[in-house]
Amino acid sequence: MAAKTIEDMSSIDFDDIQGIVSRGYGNLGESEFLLLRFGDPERARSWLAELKGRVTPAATRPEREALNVALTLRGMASLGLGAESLDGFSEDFRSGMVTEHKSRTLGDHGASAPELWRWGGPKTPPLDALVLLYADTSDTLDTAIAREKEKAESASIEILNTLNGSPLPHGKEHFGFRDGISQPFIQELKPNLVHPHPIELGEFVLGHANAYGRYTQRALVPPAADSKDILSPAAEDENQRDFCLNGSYLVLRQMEQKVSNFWEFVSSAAETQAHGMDRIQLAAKMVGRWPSGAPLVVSPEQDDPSAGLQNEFAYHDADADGLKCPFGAHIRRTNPRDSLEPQPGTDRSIESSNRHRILRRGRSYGPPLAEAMDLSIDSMPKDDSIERGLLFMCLNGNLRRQFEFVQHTWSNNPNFDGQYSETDPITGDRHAQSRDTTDFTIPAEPVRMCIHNLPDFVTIRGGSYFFLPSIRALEYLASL
Ligand code: N7H
Repeated sequence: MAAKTIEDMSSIDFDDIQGIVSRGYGNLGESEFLLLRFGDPERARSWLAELKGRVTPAATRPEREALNVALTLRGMASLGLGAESLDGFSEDFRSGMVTEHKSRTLGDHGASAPELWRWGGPKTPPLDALVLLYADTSDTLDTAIAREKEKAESASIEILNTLNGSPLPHGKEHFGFRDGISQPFIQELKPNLVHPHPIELGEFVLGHANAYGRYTQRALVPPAADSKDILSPAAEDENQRDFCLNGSYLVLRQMEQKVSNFWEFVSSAAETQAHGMDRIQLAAKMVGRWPSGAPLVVSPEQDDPSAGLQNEFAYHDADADGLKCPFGAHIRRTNPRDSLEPQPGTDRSIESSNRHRILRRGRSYGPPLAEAMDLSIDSMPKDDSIERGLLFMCLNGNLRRQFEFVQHTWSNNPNFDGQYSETDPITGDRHAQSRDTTDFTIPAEPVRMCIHNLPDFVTIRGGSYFFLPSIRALEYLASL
């Protein structure tokens, strides 16, 4: 596609797009996610009519508090969105996260099976909406939670679950590694910066051209069903109104992390299986970055905090044999950059990887284990029986080609990039395959090392797909 002009970019209505698309609200460290079920549809519409005026748009950077809202297919149906429009949503969204096929695709087996989930599973009540609250302090957050609970309850909306996300020191996740470094570069969100491989807005925000120069399939509305003229005409069909314009699909998965098990395994495997490596070196090989965030391809021998935020690197020229960053490392699997066919090491390879990017917006939950937050101290994180993990969240325009592809074809693929029988060492599914997938191979000279018997370090406790409508689409739903 031709390069975008400033005119193209200024036509984007950032007042209509919800704020979580343009920022992760890093300045608002406290967060609470409310999972809701509607009662009476009329009262739910009134609730939404009031709420939509308070939704934080992408155009503003909130200083104290932010609120965004997403809906399930069921939630939109119960608000009155017509069957024809509901059928316009992609099949991967309509079928949801919990079917036999999806469990295979996403690797939700064993302790991660949906039957055991606390929310979003087949044995828990169906969800209609998700309210995302962010605040600068816990006091601001408490006030916001109390306010939203009251508004929901007085509209006969049941609060099924609440998920609290709290920041960890130094931008880390619970295992002790810096997170939130690498994101797809979207020119429209960073008009003043230049990047060699910008990714089309339409890969994340519907109603805009995607990486193929097309408009991703989405729900449209016949003009007769929009008598108040709230929605804009669809870009490719003036005879239809675009319900999904400026919206996105939101994936939420509660992923419990067994931090002490992780470090116990890594310490013992470093001693008995990865001779010559210490526990931090082995863990970094599994992640693909050091605890500071420094990428292994940039600093292969030891951590280098000065490269902690480094994200301008590729794999093929620097590390075609995986001697620095193993092929199976978490970040090399979830974004292989220029590693894969066609033509590794070229722009074509990067462009091909870039068709499978996700915009991550997750938050950690539960208190940190102190020893994991400062791995330079030589004491081991010990089990304190308190649950902790990641409220993994990502946005994308095409669930199948983006989130589900990363999870299935890269993370959980035993044959990824020449591997034989292993999955992602951090998040991989080790239960579904007909063969054992508990290995992790580390290319090395003179012979590669193979770490065996990786246990699960992460367990799924709940999950669902949501649609994050534009603010205008929220108004439309409230008007039905
Ligand atoms: Fe991952 N971790 O601590 O090891 N992740 N991740 N992730 N992840 C990344 O580069 C982690 C999960 C991606 O562009 C970093 O920002 C943990 C899922 C992608 O180079 C760290 C969990 C999926 C990237 C972790 C988890 C992804 C990425 C390095 C679960 C997708 C960017 C920091 C508990 C399905 C790759 C950074 C790139 C980076 C960890 C989950 C995807 C430290 C603990 C489920 C695309």
